[in-house]
Amino acid sequence: MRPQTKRLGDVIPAPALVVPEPAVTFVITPEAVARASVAVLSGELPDDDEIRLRLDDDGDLGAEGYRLEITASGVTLRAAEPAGLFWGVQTLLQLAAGDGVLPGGVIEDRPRFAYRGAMLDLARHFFTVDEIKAHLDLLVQFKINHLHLHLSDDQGWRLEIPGWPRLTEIGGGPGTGCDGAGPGFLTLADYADVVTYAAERFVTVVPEIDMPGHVNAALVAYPELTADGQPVEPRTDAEVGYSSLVAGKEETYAFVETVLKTLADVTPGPYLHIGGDECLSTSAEDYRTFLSRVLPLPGKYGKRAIGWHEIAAADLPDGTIVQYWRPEEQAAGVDAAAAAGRDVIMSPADRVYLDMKYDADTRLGLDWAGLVPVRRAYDWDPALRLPGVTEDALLGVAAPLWSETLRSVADVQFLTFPRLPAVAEVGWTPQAGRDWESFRERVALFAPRWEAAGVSYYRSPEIWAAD
Ligand code: TNX
Repeated sequence: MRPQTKRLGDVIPAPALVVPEPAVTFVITPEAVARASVAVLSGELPDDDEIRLRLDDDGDLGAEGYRLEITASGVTLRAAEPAGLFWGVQTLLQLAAGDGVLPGGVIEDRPRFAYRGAMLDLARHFFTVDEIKAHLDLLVQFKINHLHLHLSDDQGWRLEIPGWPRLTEIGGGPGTGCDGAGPGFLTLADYADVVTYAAERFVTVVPEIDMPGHVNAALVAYPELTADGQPVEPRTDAEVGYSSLVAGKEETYAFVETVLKTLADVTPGPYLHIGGDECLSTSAEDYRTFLSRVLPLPGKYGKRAIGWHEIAAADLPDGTIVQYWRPEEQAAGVDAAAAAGRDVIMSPADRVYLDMKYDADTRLGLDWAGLVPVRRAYDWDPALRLPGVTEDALLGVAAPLWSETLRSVADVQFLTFPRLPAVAEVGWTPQAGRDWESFRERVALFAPRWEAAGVSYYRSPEIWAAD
């Protein structure tokens, strides 16, 4: 059983270093915590009796690290960069939750990986700007710093592209999404709004347009992109692998370049995700031809390309990032890409796919990669997942949430919590500092917080005894 008294290390993700001073506590007022939260968003750090925020580099805190000191007379939070202060405040918010009693001591913390991502699939079900922002607010509590938006797929197209209005008029219109239940799209202004909101919270938005497969919505909107120029039917089922852009058509590349240039223009972050997965109706030769034309385009517009790991079958320009997603423990060429110096993001479906069911009775989600109970999402080391893909090759870890079975924000939250906190700790905390028993005690503390905030979560029997 967990002890009644709050401990300095009762934080998710577990901090890299915790030095408690058990005799000391400091009671912080909700107002001071709120002032600190606002200060790190605005960048103005006024002096405060209860908490001092300092931007200075007195050690080895790096781009996202922070040092939090709690003494009997107050709190001092230091970081080299504003992002570090922001993550430090997330730690403070967790420690202050409830009664505001802060355990004394020092936390010195910095992430294991630079890229700690979560993906939301807007194509199979659209979520509005406000819903995306609210989701982001929940993610940053766990120091997630990349939000990957899956913006197009067979069932829908969710981002306005100037010059190609039918993509969103039709592909984002009524009846789109799985079962036709998830219509909607982001205008470029909406997208910019999300990007700005994310950036204020030190989160980089990673937009994905999936190609050459997963493009039925685009083909419906623009039949000139199909092989024979004939219209195709809209689809709202969850099949994959039946649609493809045509590698041998110049129209394809004019379209793709416009889309990627548009994305680059509205995306301040360094990455454009070009998909590349499950191209079951594209020949291997066409797939490589297509990628040889498309993978250099993000670089042309000042960005780095990310692709699902099938892209490892193609020649990868310098800077290309490979996102591994399959449940099998096969390297699928990702080892060779890593050996050639390409960065890898780890998203193995059997560990971090938030759309897998927790257990056989889970009402939502899929099970093609098996069931993913919370401990499965927690108890693995990304640096040991694939032979030949070691710590040095890893940019980080990301948890996709595909939305075929989702119909509401409550559905998103139910599959996200408490598994996303588990993945966040995989991405932030040094492997040697991670322990399932410790995690389950710490994550249990979130139940009353989620309940008070109206956040839906799965009351996993691995964590909460039957009640
Ligand atoms: C596989 S993961 C897909 C998606 C599906 C997902 C459902 C990946 C790169 N492709 O198209 O939505 O499974 O779990």
